[in-house]
Amino acid sequence: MSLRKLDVVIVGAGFSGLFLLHKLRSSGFSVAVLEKADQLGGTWHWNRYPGARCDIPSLQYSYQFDEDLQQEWNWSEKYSAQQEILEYLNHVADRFDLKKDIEFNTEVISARFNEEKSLWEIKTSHGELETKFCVMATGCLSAPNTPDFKGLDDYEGQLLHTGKWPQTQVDFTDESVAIIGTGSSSIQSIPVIAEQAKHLYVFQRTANYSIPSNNGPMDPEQEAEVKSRYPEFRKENWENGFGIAGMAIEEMAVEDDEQGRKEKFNHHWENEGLGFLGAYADLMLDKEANEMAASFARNKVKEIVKDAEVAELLSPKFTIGCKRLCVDSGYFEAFNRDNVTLIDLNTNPINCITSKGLMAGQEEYSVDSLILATGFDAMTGALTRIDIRGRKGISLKDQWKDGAKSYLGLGISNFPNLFTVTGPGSPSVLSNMVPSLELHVQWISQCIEWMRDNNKKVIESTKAVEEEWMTLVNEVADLTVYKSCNSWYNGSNIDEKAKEFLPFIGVPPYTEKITEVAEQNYQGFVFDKTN
Ligand code: N01
Repeated sequence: MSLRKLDVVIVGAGFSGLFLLHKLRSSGFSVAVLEKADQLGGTWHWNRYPGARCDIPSLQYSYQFDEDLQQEWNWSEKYSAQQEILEYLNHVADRFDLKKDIEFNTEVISARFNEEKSLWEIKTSHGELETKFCVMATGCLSAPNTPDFKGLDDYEGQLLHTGKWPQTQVDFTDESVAIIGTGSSSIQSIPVIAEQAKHLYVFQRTANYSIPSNNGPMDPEQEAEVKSRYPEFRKENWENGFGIAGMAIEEMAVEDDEQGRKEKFNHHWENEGLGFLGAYADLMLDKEANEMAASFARNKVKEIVKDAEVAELLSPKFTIGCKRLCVDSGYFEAFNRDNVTLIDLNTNPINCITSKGLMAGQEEYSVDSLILATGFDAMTGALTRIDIRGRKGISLKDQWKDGAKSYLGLGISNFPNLFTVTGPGSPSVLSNMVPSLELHVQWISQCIEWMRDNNKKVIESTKAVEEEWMTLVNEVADLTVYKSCNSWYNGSNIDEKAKEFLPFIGVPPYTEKITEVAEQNYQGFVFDKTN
């Protein structure tokens, strides 16, 4: 039986995969999306833990490729909850009739480039197919990290991971619950779980910064104002460093006086969420300025948390923003409840997981549910967990073992006709993800169209251009304070991973660069290489 042949296979039916399907199909290509889950949504399908919501305002965290869509869709809150984002994505899929080309429950096991045929051979949990192009729309935070805790398999209660939460309702009423980790996922879920559970034990290794979301119903006036000039609003946001509104300030914290700083930090604390870091232009560039913001945030923790010892444990010690900043709805307040206990893993490390719960220090905590909020193998994990083999059978995992190299976060040497959406070396997680992935989808689709129109069969990056690009990525990061702590931005949350900074900082120069590369007939990429 002959294999099914397609022009493009897209892996993943999240924000990126859906838009790719729409774009490429509209340009006349035969396309299929392969999706491991039984439904679409990607991140917004898997991360359905209590309290999951977006920390970028809804009016910005949405597609802009279709004016009618962005005018007609109404968000109910300033920051959308997971369920509403999933409803939005389903609406988009129905509106553009996308579901018929998505193959659900189809996990990609391997992708192998056949050099003789210049085709990708894709093996899935449902069979095999061949494709000219393969686009990995697998997301930056979609490979959950499960630490190798001794005895984890022995646990007999309900074991959950925030990054692969069950679709059925999880009810913690009358339960004792333990949660390990205090990143964004945990910080969002703790206030909600604390309301339900009999007791919640929070196991913290590193105290984290979090800014109150001050979430609420969508302000109809603000919505109408944005919608009256949506394209300009999007453009203005895109022109600042992170592609998010409110981050384009020019004043320096070190040049302001104490009163001025206090007022500005207060205003941003109360109104801006992630945009707290946009209070001044030098917060992520200068350690002294950063410490001013950090100390303001630490003082807020001490104002909110009544028990001084707990407040001290919850006060972060590192540079603010160098780990992804969190945005919460009542996180620090939750520690004022009698049914919430904070356990410091630095003084009471987890010795093992037991059948009933976990041993930290000398104490065993018996719990009905154990939640791992331990994050992701970010930016590369979703790619390296698939057996991807390029020229001469080289595996992507091996090629990246000393560090992920990519040209512009779009193409990888030795892996022809394979594109990544928001790959390593692009602004991705240091930007508003939706416009970032739209930019990549537009770029990739135009490139594939250009190849068709110009009779080119194979495109690939080279080692030289990707070395040069990743050096620049790191040089830019060196100008900032981003490398000053352990974070998933630099791989330090996963033991066996190369420690390197992966996102490109700076949306405007990045956008200019990839636009210029395309205008110059994909400068830096090689076409139809013969050996
Ligand atoms: O994961 P994280 P996350 N023993 O990596 C701890 C996005 N997101 O799922 O800091 C004990 O941030 C770890 O401790 P430490 C957002 O970009 C967005 O919370 O390494 N603890 C840390 O506290 C975010 O940044 C939204 O010392 C261990 C925690 O687990 C990203 O996803 C919502 C451990 C992991 O925190 C990831 O967030 C949620 C161990 N062995 C997430 N291993 C939005 O609002 C790890 N930890 C859009």
